[in-house]
Parts: sequence; structure tokens; C-alpha cells
Amino acid sequence: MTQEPIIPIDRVSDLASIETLAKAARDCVDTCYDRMETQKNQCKFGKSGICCRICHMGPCKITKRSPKGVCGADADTIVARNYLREVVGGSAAHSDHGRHLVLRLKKVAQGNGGGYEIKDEKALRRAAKDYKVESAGKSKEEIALDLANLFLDEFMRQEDPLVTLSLAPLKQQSCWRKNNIEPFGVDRMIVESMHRTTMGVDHHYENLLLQSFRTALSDGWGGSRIAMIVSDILFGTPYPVKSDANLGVLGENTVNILVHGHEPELSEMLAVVARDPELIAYAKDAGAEGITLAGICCTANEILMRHGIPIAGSFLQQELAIITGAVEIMIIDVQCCMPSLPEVAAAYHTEIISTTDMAKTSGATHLAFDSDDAISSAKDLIKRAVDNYKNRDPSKVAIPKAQSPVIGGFSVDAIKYILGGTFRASFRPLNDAIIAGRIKGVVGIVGCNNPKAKTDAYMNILTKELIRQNVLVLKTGCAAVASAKEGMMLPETALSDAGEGLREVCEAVGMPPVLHMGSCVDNSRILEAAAEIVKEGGLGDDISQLPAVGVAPEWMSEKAVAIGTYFVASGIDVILGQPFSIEGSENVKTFLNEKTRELFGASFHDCEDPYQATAKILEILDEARKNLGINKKQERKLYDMKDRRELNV
Ligand code: SF4
Ligand code: MSK
Repeated sequence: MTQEPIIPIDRVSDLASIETLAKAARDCVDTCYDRMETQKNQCKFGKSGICCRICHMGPCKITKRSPKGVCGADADTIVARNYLREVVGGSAAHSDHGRHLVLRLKKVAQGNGGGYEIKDEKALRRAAKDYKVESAGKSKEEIALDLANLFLDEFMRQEDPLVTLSLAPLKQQSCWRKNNIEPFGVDRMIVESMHRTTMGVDHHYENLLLQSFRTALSDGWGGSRIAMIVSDILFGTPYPVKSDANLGVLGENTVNILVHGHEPELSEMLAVVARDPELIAYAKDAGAEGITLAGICCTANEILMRHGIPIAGSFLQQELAIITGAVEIMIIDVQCCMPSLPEVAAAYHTEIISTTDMAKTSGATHLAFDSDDAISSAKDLIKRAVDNYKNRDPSKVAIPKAQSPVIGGFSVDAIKYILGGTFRASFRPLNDAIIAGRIKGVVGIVGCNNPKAKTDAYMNILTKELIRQNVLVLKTGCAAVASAKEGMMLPETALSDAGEGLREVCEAVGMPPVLHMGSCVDNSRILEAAAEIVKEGGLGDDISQLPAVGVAPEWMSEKAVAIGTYFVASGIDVILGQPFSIEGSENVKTFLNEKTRELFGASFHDCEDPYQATAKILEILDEARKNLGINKKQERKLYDMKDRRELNV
């Protein structure tokens, strides 16, 4: 433990985390908050992006006395190269996730899906239409096979732009063409970017940054978009579903199983088999009242959206969940799973189980999940959890009571349906509300938590301020979990917290003012929504004209860097709660924070304070509204019979 004890209330916002962080101190268990203290004096060279360890003449760092690395690289080159490598890391993570799902879809189409099936034929046919895959007279398996092959080609495409780019508005596509940043195959982009950032290749900061936008587009309009489409085909397009969020969802007397990570293949199967009466009986025989399956991080968002499985917590609650002393097993796969988990678990009876050969953790039990025999693999994991229930030590258990109801599952399809009903499902009512000024604009708040800041504080203040100002908020990732825990993802929140115009719209259709749109890869749903709003008409013909902003308040992952970069390349301004590691180059800063506006109609903005961020967002939205000529709030006209007759419809 550190010398200075940390004060939970200064570090975390919600009651469940405050209680459990205090318990961690009593149990003498270190968490990331303690380790943040011991890492306090973080390297200023790394932080400003001017540390280079790309070759072994270095590591080199840029200072006033040594303005160039051994090879002659200056701060601009080094900062831009590091930035591109971060985008590569993030894009690779999302896109590899997408690839795994496409390979599963292919197996399903070939009749050896290992217990998986095409759950949403409508989503399959919708995708076939979008990608111009011939479907007339074909079985769903035949369509799925053609689609899977096309998607695999999106990863391998060597000399042509991604087909998936065609899902963007035409003006966006021509902007990318004009700036020469249309990505080719996802794998090609990632390999090329790694090549370009190796010693002695691409040294011009602008060229490197343009490649960052190109690579990020291969994620947002490529790998992530494909991951989202295939998830919907295999597991179902999300529709609103009610559940609960926060550590309080763990059961006092049930076998508690946590799924943590990102890829939905395993968690989907666990969500299905956890309801198996035989397994529930097995748990009861072990003395438990039943089985509680809950999620952490983005896996939580995936299974909330499709099954209503509760969210136990976000990224920074992964250790806290174990510290409740009530978790039998935590099943991890890829991304955002801390290597500290087995050490924390060692203080309790929890078993950490890693499930994929590409992601092993020292101290965890490795049981590779066999997705070709998914049902029995999932059942084995649940039985293992039940068998561990007897080892729970009641004296170490303290499950906080705090949890909040949440409605998740707002796919673009679901939003259209909510707005327009079965026969008129469309974004028209939203566009009209924006044009009339009842809704000022739309803001996507996305990304992680980071122990550098008080967990969830920025996100919650910002979200409240925005809905009060009649801004519709879309959320994904751990940002979505923050609002879920705060009880903001409920229609009732519109009545109590939203401004008058937003409240009217939400009340009329029964939707929350803060919409849960899924996991990190589901940021592509936000792009899909933006493209739909443009298509619906009346708000310009390009995403950059929309009154829309993206925010990553407490980001920590390379994935967030990739997301922010593809948002800006798509014409959406992005507010960062902490700056990128680019402070060491004025040229890189100017390019990302100003020059991109000329190229894409959007740029990055640093706002370390949520109130400053609110003001900046309102300024951007107002500017967009002014440019569209919709900056004056229109009176809501209530038609009487005479008016209706004159309407002549
Ligand atoms: Fe130093 Fe250049 Fe090697 Fe980077 S690439 S470590 S700046 S010599
Ligand atoms: S899980 S990437 S901490 S959002 Fe997607 Fe949360 Fe960020 Fe991981």
C-alpha cells in the first residue's frame, strides 16, 4: 500500500465505488487508484509525445538542448509518429474484434457455427442491401456467406478504398477522396502505418497525421462498422431493454459471474446458458439461490443491449467488483482487462479465467473458450463458478446496495422505430425537432474512465448540463455506464432534468434524454445515426454541417484516440477532457486543433473542465445552427381545425 491513504470520495463519484474503495483499504488490497499515486510523477516527455524509442540509437527525447533525435528526427516527426502509432493500436483492437465476428459469421453460413446462428435475418438482408449483395432467391446462409467474404475482403483490400465507405454521405466520401485519405483494406492500413512510422520512413508530420485520419477511418467506417453489423446479424439488433447498473446488482446469495472485456461471442453464449434450468438447479444444490451474470466494461454494454443482463461496472470498477468479495469467477477476453486482476482476486476466493489464446494474464486460469463448441464451453464456465461458491468467505463480503435502473439498446433501427413507429420509422421527428430548435443538437459522449480524474465526475456534470440545455446525448462505452449508474438513462430523467424542448420530444415518444448506444465499437452506430440524420434532410448534406459534437471526457485507451480521429475525419468536432500526447509539437497541435477544420470541417478542442466543455459545445452547436439558418427557435404551432383544412393534405 502507499504511504498516503487515498480518500475514496476524492477519487470516485458513485456510492457503490466509494464504499468498495474504502473496503479495499480495509482489506489492504491495492487498486489502480493506489497505483496512480505511486506513478504520480509521470514522464513529461512521454506525456507531451516527444519521447522516441522507435530505433535502438535511442531512446531519444526532445529538449531545448537536444532538439533532434540521433537520426535527426525533430519534435514534429516524433510527436506525429507517436500519434499515428496510437491510432494504429486503437484501430487494430476494434478491427480485430470485427474480424473475429466475420470469421464466425462465415462458419455459421457454412453450417458449422458451433451453436451460433443468424439471429436477425432482417439485419442480414439490410446489410446485403447496403453492400449490394444479391439476395433474391438465396437462402440466408448463402447471403451470409457472400457478405462474410465481402467483409473479409474489406480487411485485405490492397488497392481500392473500403466498400464500407459508401455508407457515408456522398460529400463525406468526396472530402476523403479530395484529401487522399480514403482507406484501403483495414490490415493494409495498419501494416502501412506501422511501416511508415518505423525508423527512416515517413518524417513529414502532416503526411503522418493524414495517415492517422486514413487509418482511423478504416476503423470507424471499416472494422468497427463491420463488427457492429455482424454482431447485429449474429446476436440480434438491439432494442430498448430494461436492466440495472452498478455493483449492487451482485447477489448476496447467488453465484456471481462477471464477464469482462469486449468481444461478444462468449458473453452471448453465457447470457443464454446462465438461464439453463439445469445450471440453476446445480447452483441451488450448491446452496445458492441462483446465478447472477453481470458485465464489466464493454462486454457489459453488449449483453445489456441484447439481453438486459445487468451492468456491474465500468472499466475502473473491475477491481472493485472483486473487492466486494462476492464474485465467484471473472471471465476475461480482450481489451481493458487489467493485469492486476489475479492479484486482487488472490485476496478473495474469486477465480480469474482468461479465455482466449491471444490474451493471457499471469496468475489467471487459462481455459480457452472453444467457440466451435460454445454451449458446452459456456456451461463448463458456469459450473466452475458454482463449484467455487462454497469457497466464498462471508466475512469478506460487502456488496454495496447502490444500483440504478437503466434502459439500454438504442440501435439506429430502434431510435427510428421509437421516433416514427412501425410504419414511419425514421429520423424525421428528430430532424424536425432540431430544425425547430426544441433540440439544440446531438452530442456523443464516449470513452473510458481514467484514474487521473475523479471517476465519472466530468461525464456526469457534462451530461446533466447538456440535457438541461436541450441537447440530446448519445453514449457508448464506459461513458454510457457512468450515466446508467447515475439513473440518467430513463425516460423519467427527461421530466426531471431535461430542458423544455428536449423534454417535450422525449415525453412524446417515451425515450430517455441520454441514449445508451452500446460499446466502444458501437461508436460506429453514432456515425450511422449522423449519416441517417443527413439522409433525412433539412440539416445540410454533410455530417460536418450537423449541430453535432463528440466528447471523450475521461479517455485512457488508444481506442479512444482512434475514435476521436475518425470522428473528426467524419466532420464531427471532438472535445477532449485531457489532451492528446502532442504538447511537444506546436505544428502537430495546430494541425489537429485548427487545420483539420479546413480539411474536414471539424477539429479537436481541449477542455479539462466540464463547464468549459459545455460552453464550447454550445458554441459549436450554435455556430452550426447559424450556418444552417436554423438559429432561431420556431414557435410550436398548435393547429386548430381551420388551420388543418388550409394545410390541404
Ligand atoms: Fe532516436 Fe530517431 Fe531512433 Fe527515434 S528513430 S529513437 S529519434 S534515433
Ligand atoms: S471498455 S476502451 S475503458 S470505454 Fe470499451 Fe471502457 Fe474505454 Fe475500455
